[in-house]
Amino acid sequence: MDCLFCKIINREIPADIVYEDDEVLAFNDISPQAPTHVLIIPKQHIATLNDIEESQLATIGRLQFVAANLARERGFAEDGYRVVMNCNEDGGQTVYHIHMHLMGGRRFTWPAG
Ligand code: IU
Repeated sequence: MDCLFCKIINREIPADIVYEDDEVLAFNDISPQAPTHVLIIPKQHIATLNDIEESQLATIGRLQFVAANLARERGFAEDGYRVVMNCNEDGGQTVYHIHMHLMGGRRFTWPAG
């Protein structure tokens, strides 16, 4: 499959991996928008948020569980952080393998642009 994030999962292209288990992988974003900017992805290929199936709900919940654990480990869970999942063109999605952005270590504004 010609998917950048599947290639990272399969170690066909390098990434700065910060966490891995049977279901998910997390790595540093190549263009960080915050002191911590990690992408947390399911190992199963799911193109967009619209394609999640009921059998995959535990894995999707795991993305957030891993995000919170990373935030705790890095010491900004209490101060706060931002998680974002973009869907399709209007949502700003550029890589079509779902990913949760975990951004922390600075204060964010709202609403998002
Ligand atoms: P988006 O939500 O689909 O827009 O986010 C894609 C992210 O993937 C974006 O923050 C990129 O900087 C990031 N990324 C990456 O980490 N490594 C890559 O090789 C490519 C994009 I292409």
